[in-house]
Amino acid sequence: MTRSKTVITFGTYDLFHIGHLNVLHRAAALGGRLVVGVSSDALNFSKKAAFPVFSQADRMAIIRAIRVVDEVFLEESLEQKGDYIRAHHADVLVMGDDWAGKFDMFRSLCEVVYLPRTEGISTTAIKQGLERERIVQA
Ligand code: C2G
Repeated sequence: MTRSKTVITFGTYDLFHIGHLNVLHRAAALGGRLVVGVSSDALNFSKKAAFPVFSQADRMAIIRAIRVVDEVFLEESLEQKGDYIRAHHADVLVMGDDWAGKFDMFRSLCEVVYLPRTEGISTTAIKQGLERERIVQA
């Protein structure tokens, strides 16, 4: 009997937007089960010296509520990706192509697929837009 594929993907998903939804739908379409690692607040702080706008608990709750998502866990360290892939028995690792080439070392563990990003939207652009509005209104 052939087991349907488990797909794993990772992200911060702060200020959840259509680019996030698109990548989750496309990732889900590559297998029968989608597992999502949501980057912790501490991991974000270590990478960007800033916390996400939404807490990890809220970001996880939002991802858990997406119909195509089967399981959500907290990604606490970038270095543990291989362990997460193994622990969740993932057959496919999916990331947006802003990460193209960055996770090729996991090809010995699973298939690695980079999907095209949704053009014209990002958490950074949303934050900058809100900041501009705040300055204009001040
Ligand atoms: N994404 C996308 N299109 C956008 C914005 C984001 O396809 N316009 C994708 C990203 O490529 C990523 C996912 O949505 O696959 C989550 O994006 P972020 O929240 O920006 O994730 P990031 O901070 O890059 O965290 O372990 C890796 C990190 O956890 C990735």
